[in-house]
Amino acid sequence: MIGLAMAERALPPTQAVPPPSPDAAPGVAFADATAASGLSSFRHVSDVGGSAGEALAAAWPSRGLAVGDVDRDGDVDVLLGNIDGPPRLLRNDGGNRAGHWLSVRLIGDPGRNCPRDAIGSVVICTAGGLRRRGDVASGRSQLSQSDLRVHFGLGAVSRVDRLEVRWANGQSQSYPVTAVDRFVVIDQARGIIDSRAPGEAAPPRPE
Ligand SMILES: [Ca+2]
Repeated sequence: MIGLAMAERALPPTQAVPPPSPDAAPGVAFADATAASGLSSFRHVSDVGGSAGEALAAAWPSRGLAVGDVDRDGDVDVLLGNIDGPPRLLRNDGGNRAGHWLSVRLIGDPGRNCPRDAIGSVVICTAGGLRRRGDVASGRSQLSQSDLRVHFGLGAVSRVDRLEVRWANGQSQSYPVTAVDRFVVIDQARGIIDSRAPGEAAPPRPE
């Protein structure tokens, strides 16, 4: 209650705006707290020349959001769950050409008290003088499950200096990554078991 009261005092005079959906209950209005939230520089995509495409310029009554590379081309796509309507997939075309990247999937070892989906694990990617952190987590948005793979955008950096996994059971280990723009699969029990570029066929299974 204390936190709520403080938040109310911090807000500027509210501005009623129309509800975003014609199906909303009569009299529903929302407070515009954009400036109070420090988002005064936040702009609608239509303000930047529509480079993101028409989809993001449309208004939808969306609640759930899941992100993941659904077409396995190296960039992160977005799936929106809408009220009273079908979900919308915003496929990221060209994002994989904007810079280098690395996708990491973890497989935990239940024998070491780590869940097989590795939820709770953390991946630390050091490249180009920066440390990037990615968490394997579930439930990032309402009724939605995002990709459990950890995606690192590397920009112009084409080499990973260190890739460390802090497994959910508390163990930490580093793994050698010799190339970027790839999907890497790390098994806690066996190490790196797959490293593949988009479209690259899986190696044949041993007889
Ligand atoms: Ca993609």
